[in-house]
Amino acid sequence: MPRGLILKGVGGFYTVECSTGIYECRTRGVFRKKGITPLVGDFVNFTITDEAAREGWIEEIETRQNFFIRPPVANVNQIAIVMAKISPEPDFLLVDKLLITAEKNGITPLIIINKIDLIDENELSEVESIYKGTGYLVVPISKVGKHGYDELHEKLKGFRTVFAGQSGVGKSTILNNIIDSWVMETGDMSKIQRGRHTTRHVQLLPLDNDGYVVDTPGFSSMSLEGIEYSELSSMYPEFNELEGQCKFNGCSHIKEPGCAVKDSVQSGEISLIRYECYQRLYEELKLQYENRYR
Ligand SMILES: Nc1nc2c(ncn2[C@@H]2O[C@H](COP(=O)(O)OP(=O)(O)OP(=O)(O)O)[C@@H](O)[C@H]2O)c(=O)[nH]1
Ligand SMILES: [Mg+2]
Ligand SMILES: [Zn+2]
Repeated sequence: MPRGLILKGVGGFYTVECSTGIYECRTRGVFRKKGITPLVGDFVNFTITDEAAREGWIEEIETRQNFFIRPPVANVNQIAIVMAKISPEPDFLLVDKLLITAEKNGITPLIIINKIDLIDENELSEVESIYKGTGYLVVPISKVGKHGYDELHEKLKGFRTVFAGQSGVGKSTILNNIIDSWVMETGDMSKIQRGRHTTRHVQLLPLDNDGYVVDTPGFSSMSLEGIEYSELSSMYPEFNELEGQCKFNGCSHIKEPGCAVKDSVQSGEISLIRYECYQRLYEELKLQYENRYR
């Protein structure tokens, strides 16, 4: 049975891409009976019912690595977190929430600093330095002269990427540029409506380098789900680097004396911005926990 990837689903018809091209598939009634709805991004096994018309039936849906509700998409393996230094000023808490969501779900985060045409090199370094100890990739770009877009192209290679970030940072602008430059126009995909990302169904767009992008941006605000305050520090890679160096075992890096994380914040090795986000999220999650068990 051929294996394929669902790129699009509209009105019970699913566009499935496999090594031999694109098929329009329907789903078996058993899925509906079991309450299973295929998602864009699902890997499926399907049978071809009409090769000439390129039609088939989805027979099996592979277990999902992860899935999002908004946008509704499965098996994303990269979140491009878009931010700017000015216009708008960064929402660092949102950036951290997105980074934590990525960590929690085993998704690679990619930090995009957009609108670098509006800032100078020092200002750019300032933002980059916030994430220096994390190991996360940071790609500075601008729509002006498509600065940094070659590097962005490279970073999308082989990944299924969703874009996220606060309103106004340039997500739609970036997606439109990507669609104009790198989205393949094969078969059904030539019918893609370019440049409008608001009211349509979600689809995965195949790029010219084995990558895919979800054509609509993800969350621009969010709450952390399924994360306990006790595991929060493990979602900060630069804190993990210092493991075993705090005076107390299981140090929460909040109030304990002899805290290596707090020392590193003091000396500037760890960004105060990151640490302050950690503190806030820790208190938030702890409160959630206490309310749950009260
Ligand atoms: N100077 C400059 N402006 C940019 C750049 N990228 C986007 N913009 C502008 O920023 C504004 C917001 O861009 P959008 O692409 O609509 O931002 P968005 O993230 O999709 O915003 P929402 O849809 O509200 O979440 C627009 O006026 C863009 O032209 C850039 O690289 N440099
Ligand atoms: Mg937009
Ligand atoms: Zn500590």
